[in-house]
Amino acid sequence: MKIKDIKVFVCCPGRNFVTVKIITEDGTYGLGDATLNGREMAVVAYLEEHIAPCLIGKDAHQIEDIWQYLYKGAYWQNGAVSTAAIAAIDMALWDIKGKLANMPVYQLLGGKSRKGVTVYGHANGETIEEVLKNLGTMINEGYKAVRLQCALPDTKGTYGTMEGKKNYYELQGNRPLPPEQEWSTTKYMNFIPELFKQAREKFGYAIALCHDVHSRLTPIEASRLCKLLEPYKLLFIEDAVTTENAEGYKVIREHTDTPLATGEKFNTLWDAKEMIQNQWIDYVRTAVTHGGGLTPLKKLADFASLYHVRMAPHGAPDLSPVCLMAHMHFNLWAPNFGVQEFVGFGTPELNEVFQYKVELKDGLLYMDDKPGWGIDFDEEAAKKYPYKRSYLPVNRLEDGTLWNW
Ligand code: CS2
Ligand code: MG
Repeated sequence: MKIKDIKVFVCCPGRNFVTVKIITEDGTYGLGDATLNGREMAVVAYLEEHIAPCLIGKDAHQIEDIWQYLYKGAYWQNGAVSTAAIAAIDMALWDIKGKLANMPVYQLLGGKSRKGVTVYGHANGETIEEVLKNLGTMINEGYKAVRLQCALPDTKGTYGTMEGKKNYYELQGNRPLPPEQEWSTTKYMNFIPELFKQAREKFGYAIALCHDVHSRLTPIEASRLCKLLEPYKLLFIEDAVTTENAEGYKVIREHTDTPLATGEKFNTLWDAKEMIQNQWIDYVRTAVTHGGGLTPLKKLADFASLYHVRMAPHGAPDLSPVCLMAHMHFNLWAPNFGVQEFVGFGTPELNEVFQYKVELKDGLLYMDDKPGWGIDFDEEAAKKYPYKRSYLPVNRLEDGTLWNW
């Protein structure tokens, strides 16, 4: 089944998404997500200039070989831009294979390992009271796991909170330049344990709770935080330190039994290998989009399973619904699936462009059985929402030093 055309769409129904559509000679098409937040157009160029011309006429069924061809064949392996581009091609090819087989993709992986996908939602807020109010609402909605993020008092902007704004563009003041936020490790360390103490006092221990440090601590600071949080029995602490130096996780591991999650920025299995085989982490957060596609992610899952490490794919708002649907299939299959990050059912604009259906019942996400990923993309609707240049915020310490955001 020959590949006839590859189209790349960039649209902004609330935020930017890069979507790939591969069309075969018989008119079957498949979709993939190539969104790399803040660097979208670099991926578009990679796809249009460097990938698409090599694939026209190739057999769409040869998913593994095409993946190897794009990864090894480029000589310049890995990197966020190239793996997002390769991932989108890989996803689109799995979608096509599912459609041609008339089966949902999870069937091609070996079938379902569970009835639904456990998700964790986000309870955010400007104050502890607000976070706890949102947590209460989510517990009533049936969530079994929730991530808590709260604005730090007397701080200009905190990751995971909106400063009372409605959306990312409003947060940026509609300037297409990186907004700047502020960070104080001391204020953070003094504040976060109180958030979890109050959450446990109010809601008990049945609800699984997690938290994203977003790589702002050093290994010894992270160790101290994880120890302070031990009484509150978190599901995991995410990105306690940056991942470039894998041994940072060894330091934390030696000090605490708070479970650790990381990997949303991993691009390959090799990024994760040392942490997994040393059992320094408990959950791998790699998304199909940023990890190079379903083809490498299933290898990552199998490798992680040898070491009791579970999959907890990244599901922030900048991963498109195509990625969410790919995760549904992956998570239904992966024997060592843990939990999926889930940020809700999208806005009217988003759902006008992407047609898909997921349903939350008792904390589990379900979808209908459809061939392929079970998602469609409306090209005409997408034209109504043109690309807007935008960036993630940058972070500075109170003395002005640039810090990890
Ligand atoms: C994150 C994201 O959801 C998460 O865990 O760390 O919010 C991350 O900051 C964005 O996806 C970056 O684009
Ligand atoms: Mg994260």
